[in-house]
Amino acid sequence: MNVLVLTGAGISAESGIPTFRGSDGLWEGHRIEDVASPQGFARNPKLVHDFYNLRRRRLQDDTIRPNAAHLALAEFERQHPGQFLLVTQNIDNLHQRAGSQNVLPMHGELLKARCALTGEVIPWHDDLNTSTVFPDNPDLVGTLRPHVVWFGEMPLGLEQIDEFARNCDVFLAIGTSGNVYPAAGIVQTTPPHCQRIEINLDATPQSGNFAQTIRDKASIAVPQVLA
Ligand code: BV8
Repeated sequence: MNVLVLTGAGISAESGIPTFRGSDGLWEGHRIEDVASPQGFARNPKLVHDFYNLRRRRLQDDTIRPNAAHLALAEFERQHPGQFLLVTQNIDNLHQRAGSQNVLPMHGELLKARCALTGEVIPWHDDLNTSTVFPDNPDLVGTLRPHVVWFGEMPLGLEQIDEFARNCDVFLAIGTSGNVYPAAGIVQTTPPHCQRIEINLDATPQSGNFAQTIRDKASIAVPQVLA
């Protein structure tokens, strides 16, 4: 039985990480195009670095911890080795901290940085800024960017996701509003026999593609569904 799981910001909400769909659609007070697009970064790299530095620092606050949903997914993977792929849209590290091994962060990772020139990815836990020097190559001054997929950029691992989705028997979407593509379209690439389950507080534009929709908190519903 091959199980594919897609998670979004809703699975981390109970861990204290705000979701994206705030009341006014702003993201920590910023327009998405200003802080999560290559154009926004080119226009004002300091604003974008500040936006991600704030989220990076918040993530390292020791009150931010994996919740029961993250832990249940890690336990399920331990019991079903080799038949499980966890794709996350989140750039936090809560799945990894919960013990999940086979995690595919399709929108990148907050605690990594990437050289904009060479594409090399390195772990990063401190503040990034426009003059941050790449550790091994001082000539690449100011070329570091967050290792995050912005709007208009190609998400990571699409081929692996597509291959697994076309052969999965269960597809579980957790805490995602189903607005952002290509992530939101994954459900439609699963085979006709696939059991599709959506766990989300609210209905989403994708809800009609799921045989079962569970309107409950992830920390309650995910352990129940995976038990
Ligand atoms: C792409 C990383 C081409 C950054 C993110 C015009 C111009 C350019 C592109 C487009 C365009 N129009 C459309 C597009 C495509 C675009 C897109 O889909 N736009 C949308 C807005 C229409 N997509 C892209 O640009 C993507 N790239 O298309 O490249 C391409 C594609 C394929 C092949 C080749 C080329 C790149 C998109 C990635 C952007 N980066 N994140 C960062 O994090 O800083 S997106 C970011 O927002 C997240 O990663 C996530 O994907 C998205 C937020 O969605 P959710 O995770 O679902 O969170 P949200 O807050 O929306 O919802 C939370 C849900 O949880 C809610 O429904 C709530 O009810 C629920 N919930 C809350 N609490 C709980 C809960 N549920 C359960 N329990 C709880 N406790």
